[in-house]
Amino acid sequence: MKKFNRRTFIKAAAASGVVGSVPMYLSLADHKKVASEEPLKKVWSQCNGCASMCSKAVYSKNNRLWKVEGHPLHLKSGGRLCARGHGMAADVYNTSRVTQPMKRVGDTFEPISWEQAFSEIGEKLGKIVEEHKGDSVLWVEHGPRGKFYADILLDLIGSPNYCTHYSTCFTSKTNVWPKMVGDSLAADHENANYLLFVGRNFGGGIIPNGMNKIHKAIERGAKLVVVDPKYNEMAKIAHDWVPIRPGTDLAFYLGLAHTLISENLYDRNFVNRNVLGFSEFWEANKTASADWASEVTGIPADKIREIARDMAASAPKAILEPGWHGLNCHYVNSTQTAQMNVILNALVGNFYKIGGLYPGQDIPFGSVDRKMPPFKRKGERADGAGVKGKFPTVEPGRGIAQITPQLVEEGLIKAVFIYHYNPLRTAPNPEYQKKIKDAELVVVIPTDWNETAVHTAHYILPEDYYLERTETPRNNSGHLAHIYPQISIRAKALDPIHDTKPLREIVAGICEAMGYEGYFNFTIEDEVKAALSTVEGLTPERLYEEGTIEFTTHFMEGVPLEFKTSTKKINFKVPEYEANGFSGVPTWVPPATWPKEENEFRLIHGKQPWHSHSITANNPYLMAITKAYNGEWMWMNKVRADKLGIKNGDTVTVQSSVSTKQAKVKVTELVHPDCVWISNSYGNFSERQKDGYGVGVNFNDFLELQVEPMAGGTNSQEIIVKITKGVS
Ligand SMILES: Nc1nc2c(c(=O)[nH]1)N[C@H]1C(S)=C(S)[C@@H](COP(=O)(O)OP(=O)(O)OC[C@H]3O[C@@H](n4cnc5c(=O)[nH]c(N)nc54)[C@H](O)[C@@H]3O)O[C@H]1N2
Ligand SMILES: Nc1nc2c(c(=O)[nH]1)N[C@H]1C(S)=C(S)[C@@H](COP(=O)(O)OP(=O)(O)OC[C@H]3O[C@@H](n4cnc5c(=O)[nH]c(N)nc54)[C@H](O)[C@@H]3O)O[C@H]1N2
Ligand code: SF4
Ligand SMILES: [Mo]
Repeated sequence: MKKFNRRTFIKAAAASGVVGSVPMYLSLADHKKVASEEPLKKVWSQCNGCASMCSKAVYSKNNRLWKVEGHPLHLKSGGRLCARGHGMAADVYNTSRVTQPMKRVGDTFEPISWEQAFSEIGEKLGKIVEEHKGDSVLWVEHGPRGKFYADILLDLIGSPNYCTHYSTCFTSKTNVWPKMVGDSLAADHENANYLLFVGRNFGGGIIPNGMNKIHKAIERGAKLVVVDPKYNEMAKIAHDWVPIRPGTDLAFYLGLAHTLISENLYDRNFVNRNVLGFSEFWEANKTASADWASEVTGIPADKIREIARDMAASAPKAILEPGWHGLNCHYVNSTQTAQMNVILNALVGNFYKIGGLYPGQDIPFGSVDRKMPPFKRKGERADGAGVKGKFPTVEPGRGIAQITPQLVEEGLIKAVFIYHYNPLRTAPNPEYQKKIKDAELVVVIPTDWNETAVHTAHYILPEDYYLERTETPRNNSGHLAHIYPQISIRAKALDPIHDTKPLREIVAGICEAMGYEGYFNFTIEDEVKAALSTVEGLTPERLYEEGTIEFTTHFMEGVPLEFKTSTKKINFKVPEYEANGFSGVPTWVPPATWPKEENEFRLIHGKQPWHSHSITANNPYLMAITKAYNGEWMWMNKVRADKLGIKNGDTVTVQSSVSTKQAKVKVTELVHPDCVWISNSYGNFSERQKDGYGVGVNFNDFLELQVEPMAGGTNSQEIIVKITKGVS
């Protein structure tokens, strides 16, 4: 295994962007006492507010949280934590935390001891495995943070059913890149000269240091173009905001490719040397000109040609940002759209280039020495991911989380473990998701009383809050290209204040109650030590002290001789798709739904800078921002609103095939007339979360359960709503 050397050590004292977080339950007298008498303790943790996992200094006094600060070296934060990073820290004291194990009794819960929880769950699970085999058990989580422990349980009982949230997030992108390029590449925004952002918003779906890098590029003279039906936060700093008819990005991309190819502006050398399927792609899309794309997208043909020509002129330092949630699970054409993202970047020849795209630089970690589960044959995946005749091209490592209630209904799944994941709020059609409760055993492992715990759990096993636990080190790569590998650690900053446990102990308790002894004979410290055994000269103590460490690079510009795909080339035509009855090359596929009537709109959504998914909706500080800015209002184009007699601040009734709800409207010119836009963090319905309860609506309330067949996505914007003024 490769050995790596430490590169830099920056003292935390250099950190900036500090906002204090004050524990919520301290009286002023207590607060003063703590402040004056206790020494300040500092521990490096990692934020849990989103996937960026920014490295975070946590200061405490007398085991009370005092303040948090960003780590100046961390790739994603660059020293600054966002509003969520500060607000979320204080949730350690939130009254909506589950404070000890709970067992369902009718519609409510009663507290039980950990011993009772483990022994009852172990016994029930043992019976289920005996009667229905291990493959009737499903573990679903945000992922993949719990995978290491979950795999031990699943291996022991013989289940292949490990599932992540990806099908609700960006599964088209993760499906396409390994098959087309054999790698997942990130954009080097800071060094690019042309930045095209389509359905991706660094100012809303935040990576704090991402905006920083874009600003640097713009100051250097780079051009930024934002294509989005909504005037998003990034559009404010862009040279051009190009509103597009939602769901038609695939046509826009085909029009760009047509211009690059028909005007001979693409990187012929790169394509000839590295690409398979170029001529099939061109044959299939010869008529998809900029004029044609203009008809479909509503973007003037000259603008489409201008963007293609500008990209070519800046190549290879021209980037179509590879994207994240924005376009990668929204429509029935999301996978073709993701394919086109690869093709456009390849056509401008920016792969493995500074100022273009290149892979994350990761440090390989070691693994703890442990007793391995004996080999047990596993059945077929219940969700059909990777299974012939079902969803053969969907990645089995990620699965199709949204169909969990269907698998329970069909009797394929008898026991469900839900870790760090809230499908009742973040997956389609919550009323249908509630059927998860009908399984023989449902164990929810959250930190708080989220909708999934309240409405489906038979047992709730609360995990320690993230500030209360140590975890193994992680690489910081992904989404932002950076040639120097970085690792960070989350160390325990506070002693647990409730009767909660780390996930390792929870899974160990269940396994041991089933009679599986000795599979968890290691501590978290053993795991940290083992992880770092591949990193020369780096001790756990050093990592705990520094929080984040950067290494020397092994990155060299230049295209690999062989790509890690099935053909060893970049595949414009994907053999895996073709072999399973799909088109190998992307061609135009319209969205499955269109608004037609005067009062019909496509319901689209996006991130808001101060909220994450469902996780922050009960945070009093972040909800105060919502209140101040009417953050939960639904954006509607003024021309459409005028026709329907709707004014700013009016309440409207929103109806889809799934539900009917009320929302308040923001009337604006800054959103495309075909759609209405909402932020995605509202509509919480857990009565035990008083700050989030009943504020606004959520796109999942209106979304039918669907599975995009190539990558398994939820088609989360194939929603047409009818909107009428007032309450009806
Ligand atoms: N409504 C809605 N749906 C969405 C989205 C959205 O923004 N809003 N976004 C989509 C996208 S992009 C994504 S990535 C997914 C995300 O989907 P989820 O992973 O379900 O979303 P979160 O709200 O981040 O977290 C889910 C739950 O994890 C629990 N939790 C928080 N911290 C911890 C912890 O430390 N330990 C444990 N055990 N549990 C914890 C909380 O109870 C929280 O309710 O949702 C997708 N669907
Ligand atoms: N504040 C905040 N930041 C986050 C998160 C969070 O929950 N909150 N979550 C993290 C996670 S898990 C993710 S996946 C990322 C997501 O990061 P992004 O993918 O950037 O987030 P979104 O806001 O979902 O989508 C981006 C843009 O797509 C636009 N859009 C919607 N429909 C269409 C369309 O049909 N065509 C085009 N061209 N654009 C469209 C939306 O208006 C939005 O401005 O954010 C990460 N960072
Ligand atoms: S971007 Fe914000 S919420 Fe996400 S990890 Fe960083 S500080 Fe936390
Ligand atoms: Mo996501």
